[in-house]
Amino acid sequence: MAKILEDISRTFSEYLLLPNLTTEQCIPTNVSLKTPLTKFKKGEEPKYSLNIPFVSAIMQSVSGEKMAIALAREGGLSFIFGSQSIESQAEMVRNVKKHKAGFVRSDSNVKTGTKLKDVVELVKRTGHSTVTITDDGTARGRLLGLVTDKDYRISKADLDDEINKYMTPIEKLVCAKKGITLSEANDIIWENKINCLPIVDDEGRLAYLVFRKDYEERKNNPNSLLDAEKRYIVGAGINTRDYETRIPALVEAGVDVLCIDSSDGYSVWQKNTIDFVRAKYGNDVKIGAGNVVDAEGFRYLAEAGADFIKVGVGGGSICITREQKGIGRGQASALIDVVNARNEYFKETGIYIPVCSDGGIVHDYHITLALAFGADFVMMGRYFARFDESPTRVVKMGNNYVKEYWGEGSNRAKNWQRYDLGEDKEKLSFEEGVDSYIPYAGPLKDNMQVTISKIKSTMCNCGSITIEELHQKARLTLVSNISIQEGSAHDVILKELDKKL
Ligand code: MZP
Repeated sequence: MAKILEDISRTFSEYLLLPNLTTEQCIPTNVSLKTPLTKFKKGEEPKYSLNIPFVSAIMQSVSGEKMAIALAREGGLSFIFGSQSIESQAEMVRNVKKHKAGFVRSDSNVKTGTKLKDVVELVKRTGHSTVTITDDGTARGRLLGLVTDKDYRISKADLDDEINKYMTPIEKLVCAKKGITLSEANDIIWENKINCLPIVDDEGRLAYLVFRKDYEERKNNPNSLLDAEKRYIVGAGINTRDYETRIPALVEAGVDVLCIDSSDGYSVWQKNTIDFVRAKYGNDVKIGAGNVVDAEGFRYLAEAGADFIKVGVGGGSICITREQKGIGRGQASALIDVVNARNEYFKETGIYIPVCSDGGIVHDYHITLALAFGADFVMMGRYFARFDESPTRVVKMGNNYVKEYWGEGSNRAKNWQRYDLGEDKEKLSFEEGVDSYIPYAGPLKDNMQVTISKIKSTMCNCGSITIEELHQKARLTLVSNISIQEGSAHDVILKELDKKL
C-alpha cells in the first residue's frame, strides 16, 4: 500500500519567526550574510561562498550575462540558463568572465534621426539618462554622438525634434580607444571634467561606456563575488542529456560552478552526470544537483557527490507542475525534511552540503524564513525577472510597466531536457509552466538593498548576526488564517484608500 505522510505539506506563509533576545551586537551593520555555496569538510572552508544568500534562477527570462554581472557585483551568483545552444551559453559565460568592471555595454542606443520623444521614452524605461547615437542604433554600431538628459529641457523642447539637434556630435566628444585600463579611463574623465567616457575600437564602433559614478561605486563595493583574478564568479545550468559536450565547453569558457537543472532531481540521470564530472575533472569542477523535496532525494544526490542540493518541486511562481501532474511538496515542508537529512549527513560524515531553497519566494520575508528553516541560500526567478538586468523586454500595460517572465516548462522556453524522463523526444508533450507578466521594478541594486536590510533587521530580532547562527537559534511558529489577517493593517481606513474613495 502507498505510504501516506502524516504531515501536511506546508509553505512559507504558514509560518512566522519568534523574536529572540537581541543583544548589543545584534545591529544590522554587524550582520554577515556570507554563506557556503559548495560542500566542505568540518573545520575546512568551502571552495566557493556567496556574500549574499541569493542566486538567480536557471531560466531564459532571468539569467543572462547582464544579470550575472549585476548580481555578482552585489555578492550573489547567477546560473546562466542552459536552454540554449552550447555555443551561446559558453559565449555568455565567457563574456561574464571577460567583463571588466567599470566598462559597461550601453543599453540605451538610438539611430541618427530618432525623435526626441522616443529618446525621452527610452530614458524613462531604462532609467539611464545617457543615450548613444550610433549608425545602426545598436550598442556596437559606429558612434555618432551622445545625449544626456542635461542636453534638452522637456518643458521647452519640441518633442518632435530630431535627437541630432541636441546630441554632442562625435567630433566634440572626448573618447578613448579600446584597450585602455579603467584607471586610465578614470584619469581622462577627471582631466576633462566629464561624466561619461565612450570607448571605441579602431573603426569608431562603440565598445563600452565608462561612467564617473561607476568607478567610485566599484571602489566602494567590497561585497562583489570575485575569483582569484578579480573576475566575476559565474554559474551555468546544465541538463542530463548533452552534458558530455556542454560541460567541457562551459569549463573551457571559464564557468565557476555548474548546476543540473531539472524539475525532478531524484533520478539516475543526475548521478550519471555527476559521475561524468568526477571522472573527467575529479573535485575541481563544482556541480550542484536537484531538485528534491525529501530526505530520500537528498541522500541519493549527496551520495552521488553533489556539491550543493536544491530543494523545490512545483512551488515556482510560473510553475503548474502540481496542477498538471499532482506531484510536489509545499516549500516549507520540503525544506524542513531536506535540512534535517543534511544535518544528519553532516553528523555522520563530517561533510556539510549547502541546501538551496528554489522557487516560491513571494515576499522578502520568505527569504529569511527559508534561511531560518536551514537553507544556506535561495534561488529566485520572479524576484530577479522584474529588474532591468533580466534579459526580457519592458512592456507598457495601461499606466504600468511590466516585464515578461516565462517558465522553462512553457512552450515558449521549450526546455524539454528539464522535464526529461530518458525518452527520445525533442519537445514538450504538455506544459508545466506558464508565460506571464510581472510588475517592472527597476534596477537590481536598489531593490536588493531594501530586501537585504529587511533580512538583516529580522536576523537581529532573532538574535543572530550570521546565517549559521540563525540556523541554530531560529524559532518558528505555525500561524492560523485569522492570525495571518492580524499581521497586515486591519480595522483602519488606509489613507491611500481613502483618497481613492
Ligand atoms: P520563482 O522564484 O519564480 O517562484 O521560481 C523560480 C523557480 O521555478 C526556478 O528556479 C525553477 O526551479 C522553477 N521553474 C522554472 N520554470 C518552471 C516551469 O516552467 C519552474 N514550471 O517551475
